[in-house]
Amino acid sequence: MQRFVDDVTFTIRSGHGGAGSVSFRRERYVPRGGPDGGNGGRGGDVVVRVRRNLKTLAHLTGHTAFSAENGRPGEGRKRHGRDGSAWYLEVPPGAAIHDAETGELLADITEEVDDFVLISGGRGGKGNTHFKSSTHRTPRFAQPGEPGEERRITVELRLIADIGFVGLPNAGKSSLLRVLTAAHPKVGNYPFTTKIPNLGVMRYHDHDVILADIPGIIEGAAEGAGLGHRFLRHISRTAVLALLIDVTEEHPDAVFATLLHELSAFDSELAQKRRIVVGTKCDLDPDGEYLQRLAAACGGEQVIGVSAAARSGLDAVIAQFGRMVVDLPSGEADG
Ligand SMILES: Nc1nc2c(ncn2[C@@H]2O[C@H](COP(=O)(O)OP(=O)(O)OP(=O)(O)O)[C@@H](O)[C@H]2O)c(=O)[nH]1
Ligand SMILES: [Mg+2]
Repeated sequence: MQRFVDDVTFTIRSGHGGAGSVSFRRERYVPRGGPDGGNGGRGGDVVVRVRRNLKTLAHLTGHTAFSAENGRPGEGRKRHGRDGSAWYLEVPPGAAIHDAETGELLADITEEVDDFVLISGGRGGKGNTHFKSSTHRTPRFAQPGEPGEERRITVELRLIADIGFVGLPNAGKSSLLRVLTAAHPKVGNYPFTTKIPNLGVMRYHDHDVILADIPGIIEGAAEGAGLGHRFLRHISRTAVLALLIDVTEEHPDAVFATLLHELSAFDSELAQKRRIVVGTKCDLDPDGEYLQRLAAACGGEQVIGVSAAARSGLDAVIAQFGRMVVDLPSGEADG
């Protein structure tokens, strides 16, 4: 599959250590108390956390920098400053983190691993209490906190779609992608409006489901007709296929057969993938007759109707897509 790469570049900063405190005990009847300045807190780390339910880097876009918290300064009465909290860089498996300036690979996350520190926070400075000795009873100095680190990084992610849209030109694939996701592929009432695949992210509960809209395929696509065949490989790694068929098609059985034929001619495994038939443009089918005819034409397939134009049936499509990809990722008891 072509690599749809998503990448974002931003600066990360770990927290500065808090300064140590210079302070002396002040008590009644003790005119010159000893030093009691506490240590500064540690600066927060930048920690990488791998989260399997993330599929994109959308949560990281639109920011120029992310910072962990600074450590708090120490205070009198030997009170230590609070440590700064970490900032968690949440990434999905498959993400690679590079130094944006040098290109150096800092982390290649292939699977779910435990949290790890990418850059550490600065140490807190020692308070003046620490410097008290028999020869130096009233140190009037403390350590500053150590500075944190700053780094510009690029996080890169190869996206693999979960669901690939397959259908004849004009079936309404791009229109459906537009209403299910924030993607804005071009829609046109002529064939082959879509020339390159579009990806969109659909939310299902707190999961991202990636949908791929590919150019329409026509009879002979697998042998090179139209634009479709070059793009069939884009869906070769998706878990599920959605076969989009215009419910007003006069011969839905022939359309369904063509789609299946092209899929298997391209790669027999494509025809074995889990799939769902989506009847599109149901606004043109107020009585549901066409949808019934489509369901009959597709034999025992799962069929669901939707209208991108009227935005009807979307919840059912989202629920069904989510069920197939998120709830039943390997297809157990599906169908
Ligand atoms: N009535 C109606 N028309 C629709 C609906 N969805 C799409 N259309 C129309 O169908 C035509 C094709 O829509 P697209 O979304 O571009 O179809 P596509 O499958 O992406 O087409 P290609 O990219 O050419 O393969 C456009 O004129 C759309 O306005 C729908 O729900 N109802
Ligand atoms: Mg299109």
